[in-house]
Amino acid sequence: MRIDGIISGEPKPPSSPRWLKFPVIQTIDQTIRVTDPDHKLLFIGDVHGNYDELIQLLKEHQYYKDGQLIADPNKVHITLLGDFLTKGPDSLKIADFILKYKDQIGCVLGNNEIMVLLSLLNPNHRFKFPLKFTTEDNFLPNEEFDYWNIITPRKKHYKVAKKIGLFKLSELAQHCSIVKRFDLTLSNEILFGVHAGLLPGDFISNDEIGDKGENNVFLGRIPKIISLVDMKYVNEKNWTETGRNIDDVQNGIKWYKVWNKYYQDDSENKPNITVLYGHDAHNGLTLREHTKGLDSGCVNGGHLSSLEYSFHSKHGRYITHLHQVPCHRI
Ligand SMILES: [Mn+2]
Repeated sequence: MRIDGIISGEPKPPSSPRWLKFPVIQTIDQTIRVTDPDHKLLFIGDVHGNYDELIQLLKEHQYYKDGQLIADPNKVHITLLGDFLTKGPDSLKIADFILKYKDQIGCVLGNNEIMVLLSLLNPNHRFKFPLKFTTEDNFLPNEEFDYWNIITPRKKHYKVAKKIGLFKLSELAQHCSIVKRFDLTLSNEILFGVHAGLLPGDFISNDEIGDKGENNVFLGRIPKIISLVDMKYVNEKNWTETGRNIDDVQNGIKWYKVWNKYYQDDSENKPNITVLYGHDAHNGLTLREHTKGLDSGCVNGGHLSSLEYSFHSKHGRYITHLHQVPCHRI
C-alpha cells in the first residue's frame, strides 16, 4: 500500500532503466504504537552478513528454535539497525531471512544497503541518483560537500547486489525504511531506530515537544537521507551540516552528544525520546541515557549486540536488557 511501482514477477533483462520500476523507499515507516505490556522490542546492531551470529543471538533470546524463528509477531518486534548486508559471509542468507519473516523483523537501511541498491541500479553512474525516497528524490548535492565520494559503490557492494538480485533487493527496499518510530504509550516514551543518527526535533511535531522551539531545536525537521544513513558528526551551530568525519563539518561534534546535551537541562519539559542506532563500530557499544549505539564491531571479530525493551509492570516503566554474542573474525 505504501509503494509505487512495485516489481512483480521475475526481473527481466532491463529494457528500460531498472530504477524506473524500483520502489520508492519510505523515509519513515508508519509509527508502531505499543500498548500491550507484554509486547517487547528487540533492536540489533550492525549484522554485516554474519548470519550465524544473528541466529545465535536470536536463539539466546528464545526467539529461534529448530531452524525456525518462533517469535510471536504480536509479542515481539525485531528491528535490524542497518548495515545488515556486506562485509560478512552471508548477506544473501540475511536478506532471505528478513523477507521470510517480514511480520517479525523490521529493518532500517544503512549506508551499505544504500550502496548495494545503487550499485545495482546505477552501475555506470549514468543517472544522477536513481533511488527515490518519500521525502526526497536524491541526496545530492550539498553545495559545501561532495557526497559522491561517500556513496560511490565499491566492488563489495556490486558483489552482494549481484548475489541477492534485483527482485529480492526491491522487496527489501519496500520492507525496510530509513527511520522507524515506536511510541511506548504505557510509559509515554518515543523510540527511534535509525542507522546513523538523528537530531533533537527531527520527525517530531510542534505539539509533541515541550520546549516550543527553544534551544535551537528545529521542530519537525526532516533530515537528509545521507545524514540518517551516514552521519557521525554535525556542525553544532548548524544542524543541517553533517558528515562522516570530523573534518567534513565546521564545529564538528558527535551527533549523539548534541542529543544528550539537549536533555541535560530542563529535561522534565521534554518528551522522552531515545535513538537506537548502529554505524559507529569505531566507538563500539555506546549506551547513553537517550542514545543507544549498538554497533559493537561484529564483522571485525567483536560482538553482535541487542537491546531489548520490555515493560516492567511493577515499576511502571520499560527496562532494557543488553545481550551480546561473540563474533568469529573472518
Ligand atoms: Mn554504517
